[in-house]
Amino acid sequence: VVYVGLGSNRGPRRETIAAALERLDADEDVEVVAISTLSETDPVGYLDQPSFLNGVVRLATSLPPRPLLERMLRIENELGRRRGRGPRFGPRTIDLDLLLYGDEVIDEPGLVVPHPRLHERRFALEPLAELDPSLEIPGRGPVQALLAGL
Ligand code: PH2
Ligand code: MG
Ligand code: MG
Repeated sequence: VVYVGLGSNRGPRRETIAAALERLDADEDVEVVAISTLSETDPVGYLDQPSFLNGVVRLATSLPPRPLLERMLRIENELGRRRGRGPRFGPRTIDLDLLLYGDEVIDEPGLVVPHPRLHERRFALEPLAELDPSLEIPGRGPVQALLAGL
């Protein structure tokens, strides 16, 4: 069971997120199984930017984490995401973050799972809890306890 975070705060946010999900699901090795509510959220980290639309999806996939991440980055690219411009944590047309890959803990260059800031971000924890209220974040604890502690 894999969870991917969805975010957009530039351009047609809802349409771009929908296009990203279509592309993920169109991949023969990936199936979109469940989609959370998409919510309007205040920017975190870099404040001087428009509000975000955020949610998460649950995927079923036969791909190992690294190839999955590569396909996610390709979809970001195809949908107009340009990395390396503008501030870190700044505005983006689409952000696909690999939040959880089963109960795996991975710490490699460019690939950290669970996502390194997941446990402190309400905009990711809330939609995760919506899809699975009893979810455990490996190394961090129950999603509900993390939310309660924010
Ligand atoms: N993503 C960021 C930085 N700040 N704030 C919100 N509300 N939602 C995001 O998805 C987000 C953010 C970097 O990825
Ligand atoms: Mg992100
Ligand atoms: Mg990202």
